[in-house]
Amino acid sequence: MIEHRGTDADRIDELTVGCWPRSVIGVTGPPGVGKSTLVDALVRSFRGDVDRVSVLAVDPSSPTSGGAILGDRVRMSDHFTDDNVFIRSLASRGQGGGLSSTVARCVRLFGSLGDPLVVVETVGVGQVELNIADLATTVVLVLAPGMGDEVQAVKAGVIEIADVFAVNKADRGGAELVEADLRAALALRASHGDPDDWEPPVVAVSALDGAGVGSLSTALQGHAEWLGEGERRRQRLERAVRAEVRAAVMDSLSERVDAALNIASTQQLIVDSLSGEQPVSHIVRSVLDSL
Ligand SMILES: Nc1nc2c(ncn2[C@@H]2O[C@H](COP(=O)(O)OP(=O)(O)OP(=O)(O)O)[C@@H](O)[C@H]2O)c(=O)[nH]1
Ligand SMILES: [Mg+2]
Repeated sequence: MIEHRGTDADRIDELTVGCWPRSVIGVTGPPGVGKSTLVDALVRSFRGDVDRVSVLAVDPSSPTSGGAILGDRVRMSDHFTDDNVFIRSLASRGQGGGLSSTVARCVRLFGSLGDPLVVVETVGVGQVELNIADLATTVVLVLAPGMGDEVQAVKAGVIEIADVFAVNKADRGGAELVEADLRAALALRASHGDPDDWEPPVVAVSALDGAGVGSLSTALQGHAEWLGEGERRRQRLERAVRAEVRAAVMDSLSERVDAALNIASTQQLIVDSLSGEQPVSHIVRSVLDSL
C-alpha cells in the first residue's frame, strides 16, 4: 500500500503527519563497498541500545523483481531470527520514479509506529540517492580501498552531505590512502566552513570481521548528540521534508511532461521540427505552457 501512489499513499501521509523516528541513518556509497554487510554489523551493535531497528535497503537501479532484493535479504539474513529487526527492500518500479517518496513515507510510517531508529541503505551516488540521503538525520558515506571512489564522491558532491565517513574493508591494503585523501578533502572544506559546523569523522572499519564497528557506532551517536533536539535537528527535518516534496513534485511533473509529449499537437511540432519549420526551443515552450 505504501508503494502505490494515490489515495492509499495520501491516507498514509495523513496518518503519519509529523512523525519521525528519533534517528534516520542513511548509508550510501558506490556499489559493492560493503554497505549491506556494514549495516548488518551496525544493526547488531545498535540493538544493544535500542529495542527495535528498521532497515530499508533501497536499490534505485534494480526493477521490483530484480536480484538485489534477494541479495540484500541473503546478506542481511542474520537478523531474520531477531523479531525486533525489520528489514524491507525497495527497488525502483521501472519507469516513473517515486522511490524517494516511497522511502520518505516508509520512514514516517516507522516513526508513527514508535521506531526509534531507521537505517536506509542506498546504492550509488546519483541524484535519487542524494534525495534519499537528504531524508536521513545522519548520512554515512561508505568507501572502500582500490575503487577510486573518493575522487568520484568528491565530484558527485556526496562529500558535502556526508556526516560520517566509513572506510570499509580496512582488513585489505589501501584503506589508509582512502582515509588520507578524505581527510585532505575535509580539511579543505573545513577551512572554508563555519567553525560551528559539524566536523565529519573518518572511521576505518571492517564490516566483515567487525573491527571499527564500535567506533563507527560511537561516531554516529556523536552526530545524533550534536544534532540534539533543537534547532539543528529541526533544520535537518526541514531538509527532509523539502527533499520529499521536491521528489514528489518532480515525479508528478515528469509524468505530465511525458503526457504532453504524446499529445497530437506536440507530435506535430516534432514532425515540423524535423523538416526545419520548428526550432526545438518553441516545442519546449509549448510543452511548458501546457503543463
Ligand atoms: N574484505 C572485506 N570484504 C568485505 C567487507 N565488507 C563487505 N565485504 C564484501 O564485499 C562484497 C560486497 O558487500 P555488500 O555488503 O553486498 O556491498 P554493498 O555495498 O551493499 O553492495 P551493493 O548493495 O550491491 O551496492 C561482499 O562480497 C562482502 O562480503 C570488509 O570489511 N572486508
Ligand atoms: Mg547492498
